[in-house]
Amino acid sequence: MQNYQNVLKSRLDDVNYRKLAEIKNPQIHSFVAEYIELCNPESVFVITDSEEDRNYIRELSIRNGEEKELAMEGHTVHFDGYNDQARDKDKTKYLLEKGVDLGERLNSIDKTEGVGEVRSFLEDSMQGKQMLVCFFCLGPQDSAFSIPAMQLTDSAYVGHSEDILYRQGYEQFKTMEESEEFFRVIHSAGELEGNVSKNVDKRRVYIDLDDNIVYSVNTQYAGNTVGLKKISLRLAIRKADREGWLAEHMLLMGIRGPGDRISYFCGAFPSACGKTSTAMMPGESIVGDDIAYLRPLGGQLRAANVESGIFGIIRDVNSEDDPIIWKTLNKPGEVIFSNVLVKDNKPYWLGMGQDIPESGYNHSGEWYKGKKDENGKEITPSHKNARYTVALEELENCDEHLNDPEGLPVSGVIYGGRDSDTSVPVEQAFDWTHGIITKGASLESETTAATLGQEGVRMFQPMSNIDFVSLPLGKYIQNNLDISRKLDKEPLVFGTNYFLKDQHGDYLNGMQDKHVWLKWMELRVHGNVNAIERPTGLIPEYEDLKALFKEVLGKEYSRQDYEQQFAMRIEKNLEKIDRIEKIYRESVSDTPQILFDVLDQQRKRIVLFQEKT
Ligand code: SPV
Ligand code: MN
Repeated sequence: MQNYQNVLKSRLDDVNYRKLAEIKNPQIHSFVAEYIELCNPESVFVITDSEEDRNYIRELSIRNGEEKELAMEGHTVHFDGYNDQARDKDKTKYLLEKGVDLGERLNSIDKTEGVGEVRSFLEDSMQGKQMLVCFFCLGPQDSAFSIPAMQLTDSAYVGHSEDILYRQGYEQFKTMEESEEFFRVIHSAGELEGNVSKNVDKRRVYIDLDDNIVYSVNTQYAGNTVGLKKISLRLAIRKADREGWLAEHMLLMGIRGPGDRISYFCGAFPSACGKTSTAMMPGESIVGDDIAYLRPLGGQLRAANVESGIFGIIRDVNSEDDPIIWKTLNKPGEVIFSNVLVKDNKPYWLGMGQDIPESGYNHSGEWYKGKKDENGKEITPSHKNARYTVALEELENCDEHLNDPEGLPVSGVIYGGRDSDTSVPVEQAFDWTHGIITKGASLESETTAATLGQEGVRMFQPMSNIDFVSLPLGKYIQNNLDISRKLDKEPLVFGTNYFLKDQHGDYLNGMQDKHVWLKWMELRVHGNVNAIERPTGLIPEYEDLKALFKEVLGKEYSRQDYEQQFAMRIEKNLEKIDRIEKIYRESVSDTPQILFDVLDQQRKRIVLFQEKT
């Protein structure tokens, strides 16, 4: 576009034009102009890092009805459409040039066709609305981890959420070299009806990996629209692949050891498997609960939280199980609740440990107990994927190094799924390669009532990152293996399983037991406790767990519990190896050979163990 400056001058008022002009990069100017012309907003507002501009979004979101104020100061509620309550995996696709193949497991569409389709949905989509031009920084500012990212959106709720969830980036864009890589997201909620996207049948999230551009339209749910979250994770995985680091769906937390020692761990858990509640364990320190960048720096693996806030599931969040976030959600401060039940300007949710009113307002509109949807399905008071959005700094145990440009040294990496009958509660891998292959790349998780379809079905969830891997899967696994070559010392790798059940279907562990596993892993990092060798890894000794249960939870831990929880489930483990091997053989054509070798060695160890016992 040649006369993009004319477009900007004619469509932006003086103040906003000047704000944009302070960023000298012509690519940014032409991008904004292109989408002004296509989406045709009534006005354009450029958000800088100033408190004034940030307040503007908060106020706009209330003024235009996307958020409503709740009784507690700073709290607001937002609703997404009844059928717009989760990430739309089917309609999230990679835009690929002819002849490009990302492997069997990635959802893609021909680029020309996809861009044509999504642009036709974006055309005039902002009529009568204001376009917000937002600048953020993924990762800490001014650091090796930083990736500049900008978003155009017609949703003040999206802009507001991003303001809570990410570090400001306008000043950084002003000083950025023209050649520096940055991510671009263009979002429109599309035509609205009662403040929610009307045409969800035309909901699309299309990702252009070559140009780092993402298009999102006819949706409001943050997982589809907050472009800096899972959408940018897909772009970051490509960038990491090119540059030799890792972008992971991981929490990052500090675990306290004896004295004032603190060791940092990353952890990958599929959605609804305890990742957020692990990250915010009382007494430990939270750096992040969702996405981490991991870079080899000076021979160390160092990690940073990509985000500065939490978009957490608000279900079963109560004062007993999650005391830290409970406190945060019950005090004045900036919080967006989404898709909860509201009555008398107070939010309510499933599993909050309090009586929930029998009527109120929720994602289905006016709600009363027993209300059914058009398919005859009873509508729960709050949605099972209802969420809260809050800045990490609002949590009392937020780590002081959250914004450290150097990131934090990673002592351990944890992989944990929902597994009722195979893996022990905690187990250390023999080494990095064994851990990446048998814990990470072999991760499975059972579906819950919160996902569509049957319950208890095992899903293949490698690194809990499979939804976002934008490379052929074998290449992604190889990158995970290779990173250790750039390290002087490998972090330890662990598998955890919070969901083991007995033969009657009852959980073998309490919700808080994970705290003991975390403390044990921290002690292992420093060689303070011994472990018992098993065919699948290294497990704790009973005496150490007994002491930790007493110290951490004030509980007795019986030998009988230990033996039941840490029993070697021979058949189940052999079945698991067969399942995983089959998936890689049949549907991941670029699987590294070492994956098969390591699985086979594990199988042989298990068979030997079986013969001996
Ligand atoms: C997840 O589902 O893993 C989330 C929420 O963290 S979303 O933003 O929808 O990805
Ligand atoms: Mn997540």
